Amino acid sequence: MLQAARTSLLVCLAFFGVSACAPVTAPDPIKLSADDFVAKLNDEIDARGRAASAAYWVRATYINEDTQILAAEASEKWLEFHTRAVKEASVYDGEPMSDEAARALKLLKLGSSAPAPDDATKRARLAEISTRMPGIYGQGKYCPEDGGPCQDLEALSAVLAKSRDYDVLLDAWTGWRTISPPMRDDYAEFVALSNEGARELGFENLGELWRSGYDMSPAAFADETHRLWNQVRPLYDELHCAVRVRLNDEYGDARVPLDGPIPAHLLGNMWAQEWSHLYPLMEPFEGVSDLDVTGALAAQGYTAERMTRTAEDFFVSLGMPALPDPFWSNSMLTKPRDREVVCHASAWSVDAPEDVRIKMCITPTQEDLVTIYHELGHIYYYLAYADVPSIFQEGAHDGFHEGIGDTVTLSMTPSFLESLGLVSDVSTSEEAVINNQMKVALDKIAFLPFGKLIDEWRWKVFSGEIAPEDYNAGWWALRTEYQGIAPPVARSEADFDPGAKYHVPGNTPYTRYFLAFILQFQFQRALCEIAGHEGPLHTCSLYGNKAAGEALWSMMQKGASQPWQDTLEDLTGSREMDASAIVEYFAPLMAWLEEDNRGRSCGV
Ligand code: X8Z
Ligand code: ZN
Repeated sequence: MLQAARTSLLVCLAFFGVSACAPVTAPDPIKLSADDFVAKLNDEIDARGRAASAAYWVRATYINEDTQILAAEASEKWLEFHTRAVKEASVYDGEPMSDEAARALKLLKLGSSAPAPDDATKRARLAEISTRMPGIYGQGKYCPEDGGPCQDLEALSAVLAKSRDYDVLLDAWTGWRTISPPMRDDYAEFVALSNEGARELGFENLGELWRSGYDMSPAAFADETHRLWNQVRPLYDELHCAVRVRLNDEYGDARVPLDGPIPAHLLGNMWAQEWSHLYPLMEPFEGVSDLDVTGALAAQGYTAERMTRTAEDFFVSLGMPALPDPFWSNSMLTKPRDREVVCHASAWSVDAPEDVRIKMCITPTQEDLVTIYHELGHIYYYLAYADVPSIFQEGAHDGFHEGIGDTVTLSMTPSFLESLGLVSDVSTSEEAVINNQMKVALDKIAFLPFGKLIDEWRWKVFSGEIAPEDYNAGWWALRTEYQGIAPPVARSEADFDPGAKYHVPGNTPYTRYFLAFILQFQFQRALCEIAGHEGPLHTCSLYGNKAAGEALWSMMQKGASQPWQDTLEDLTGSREMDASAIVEYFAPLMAWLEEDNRGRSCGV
């Protein structure tokens, strides 16, 4: 339907030295059909997205005052475009249009994780703050008061991973948290501005906007996350109980009381989010199978590129394409020595299907190898959906995007790792199974409450239930409630501990990871069935299985072009996210843990 309205406009003609001005009637910009509007929008997203990515990439890989200006400007432009596009799209409200156009316009509204108010000054301020905070995080260093050398997150994380000295751990843990108080005021202002932007789009606050991205009402989505958490909670409770006992053995009753929360700095990770560095302490059957992949990577001199090629090989074995050449020339795989960067791993679609990149500070550790698989999961998603309209170039929902590479890592069974030469003496004994499951659970199960609580905190911050003067107290209340951990020293509102976790200054919604940690087992169960795997779920490796690869690829090809429930159903036969697969996967360990914990009083 083409409509050309007419408006009056003054036209001046210069002709033979005589100039004359006369009012004329000229056609208004033509109102496009909704489908044509969406087509134009897709083109604009493509063109503008490429330019924005260029600025953000340079910012993240070269932090200084110049890139602060350039990236903030790019962000401002993008925010302006987004606000304008949503406004223009609103003329189609209530009009009949194709399902595809309706979905595209809905996604457009949800397309920014921090929309700006429609006010140039406020928009510029939001862009400036959103650019500055991850920069502060990326450059963050702990400089001890005794004049010792400053340490970055990588160095401090290595201490958390390796040391068993309570005070050394405490120093690294509190040290990293000195980087975030300077962000506190910025964050409060960020919340106010982005909430205002969300309200202008018709949402109650930014949290409601985030919860609206799941093809169900925001309230139903919050209920879904609680339902899933209740499904997996018994696994976490058993693991927490067993870990607390071992830490009590190691550090004593005064430091790790058996009836209280675990001090947050003893779990092998800066945020106590994944605990596999505690494996040597937790190994159920001593010396049964050697699962030290990190040792093997270092001993064999694995470089960042070789690790990345190892991960690529898995995806190729499933029948997916090799990574395009620009991936290798444009990615940042190691930490540059001469400039500040954001080391937190990320995957970028700058101009898919050619220009896709990852940005990481890879070291030869199992943790980084697993993260490379995770990032390549994003990259293969970008490649798979490169042909759908730009606005649908997203995961079915964001948890799908986070879950692809992780699904692949579930195939890194001891026998698969043995085939790579990264572990040896692999046994299939029951004891070896329990040992390996313990190692996997220390990451995959330990993570679940953490994955849930980060946005629980932000949802409350965005709604005003947690006010700026309670940011830190609200954070630790949730950390204790969900994870059963506590800060090792008193914290106050002079601290800003949420800011010491990348996704808060980076404003990356986090429920996606909680969902991914559950979905990946659901995906794995479906893919193993397609692959004709027989035997327990935890023994399934999909390496080389083209049928599974094809199923995964066609799921990814859909992008966000249909509700995620349809996409999930295509792969798994179910329209619901379901934690029964993770429960099934860990059944052997769960039985062992229940036995191990018998007679203990668990919980905090
Ligand atoms: O941030 C990430 C990825 C990039 S999307 C490295 N992850 C979460 C985190 O590090 O906190 C992956 C697991 C959880
Ligand atoms: Zn990710």
